[in-house]
Amino acid sequence: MIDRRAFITASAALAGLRLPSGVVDPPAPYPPLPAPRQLAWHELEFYGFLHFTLNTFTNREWGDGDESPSLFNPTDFDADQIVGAAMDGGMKGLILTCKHHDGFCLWPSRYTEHSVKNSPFKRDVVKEISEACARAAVKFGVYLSPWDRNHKDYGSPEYLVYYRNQLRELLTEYGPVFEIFFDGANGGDGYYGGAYERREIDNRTYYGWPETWQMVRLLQPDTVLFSDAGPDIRWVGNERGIAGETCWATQNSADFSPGHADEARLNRGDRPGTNWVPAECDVSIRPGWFYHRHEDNQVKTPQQLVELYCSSVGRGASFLLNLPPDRRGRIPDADVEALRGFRRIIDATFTTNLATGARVTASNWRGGRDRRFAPGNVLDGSRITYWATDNGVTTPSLTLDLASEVAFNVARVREHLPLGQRIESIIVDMWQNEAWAEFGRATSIGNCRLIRGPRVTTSRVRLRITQAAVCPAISEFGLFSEPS
Ligand code: FUL
Ligand code: CA
Repeated sequence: MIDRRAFITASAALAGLRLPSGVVDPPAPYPPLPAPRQLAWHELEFYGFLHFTLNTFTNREWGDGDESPSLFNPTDFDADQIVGAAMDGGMKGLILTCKHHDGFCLWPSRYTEHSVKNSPFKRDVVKEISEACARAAVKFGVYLSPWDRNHKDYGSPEYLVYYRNQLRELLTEYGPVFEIFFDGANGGDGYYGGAYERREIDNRTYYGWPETWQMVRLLQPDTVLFSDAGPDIRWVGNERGIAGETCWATQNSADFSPGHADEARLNRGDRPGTNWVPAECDVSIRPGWFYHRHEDNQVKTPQQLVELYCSSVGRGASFLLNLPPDRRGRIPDADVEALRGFRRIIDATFTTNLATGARVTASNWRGGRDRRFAPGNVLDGSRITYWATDNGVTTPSLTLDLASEVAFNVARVREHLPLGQRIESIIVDMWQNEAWAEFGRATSIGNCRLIRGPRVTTSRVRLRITQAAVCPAISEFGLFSEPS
């Protein structure tokens, strides 16, 4: 590839001309880069999980696979109430446990009798939830447990035919699926069609994941695939909703396979990393994933949920919060209230960017004064526009002269992801007593980095890039006030 600027400069020199300022290429992308489906997923940031199945009625977390479908009988199931609760919390999507480890299917699959069709309830829960999501413009996602403690063929190649048949039903009959959550759990023993035995599989080879992923790509190319190993998004390495303080969007995927996790590495990612595989932080609003009445007074508080938002979304990952429907088939009031309280705090914090209207200057502006890379692009509310520096300028700073004094306690920085994750570390300073003082610092920026600190009042703020692999490209900068 010919470098366009070098080419223009050379031709201009030959013609005896000087290069007009403002002619410059965008920064070269720094691979690995996110695929379009991953970029779309990054914008969701917060979405929900619904753990609902026979376990809800047996008061368990993992069913053995021999539970009778007659036990599945929600008394007042209401998909719109469930989706409404998620919306009240600000969730952009919902992932339903269409089949958990016990093998019971929430849709009337053609390939098994172990489903809602043989329950007194009879209705297709997958259909009702996916349609309620579509009505509310909430994206719909699927959890289909690879481990199946009900199925007689589990452990043999025949089971994979069954598993893929089920996946095909879910991907062709329920509209767009934004994510498939491929769980890594496998406890060995189960009912298995009456065998009641322990079945060990090698989770690195048994499931033939590349073939299954390929099938999904053909049926729904925009679906992001989750597992311990990606290929699109990875488990964060714990079920507490906490990404690493340093959390890269990249990993060396060849070192991982689904169900085969190095939790510390998943938590932090790999840099340099061969693949773009950002982290997803799954955690339940209650201690368990399924509804248990004895946990009714252990619903996380709005403030606890805000802390989880900051330790997931605020570290470049996503926040996947589980809401367990109860035996009525509804989200209990306490959980709905907690979600609404959380949303109130998030809205009160992030609706107003206190930096808006500031005069923005930078120590370096790519190509002189090319508006495509202008410092002010960090305040236009768009992730598409960004500030960039000249090649080789990796430690620039950006100064904001605010229109008036503001009091803030949160700073937010976003990188322009189509150009890759470029920045290692930053420091945010504030002007106080006629000098710069540090407000806070962070490593690994990516989609979103929140830096929280004490509430400070100032009229000038400075963002310093303290280390970057290549010239940075920052799409957004914000100052916010989180209510105390
Ligand atoms: C785990 C499962 O074993 C839990 O039951 C739950 O579904 C959670 C999200 O993933 O590995
Ligand atoms: Ca922008």
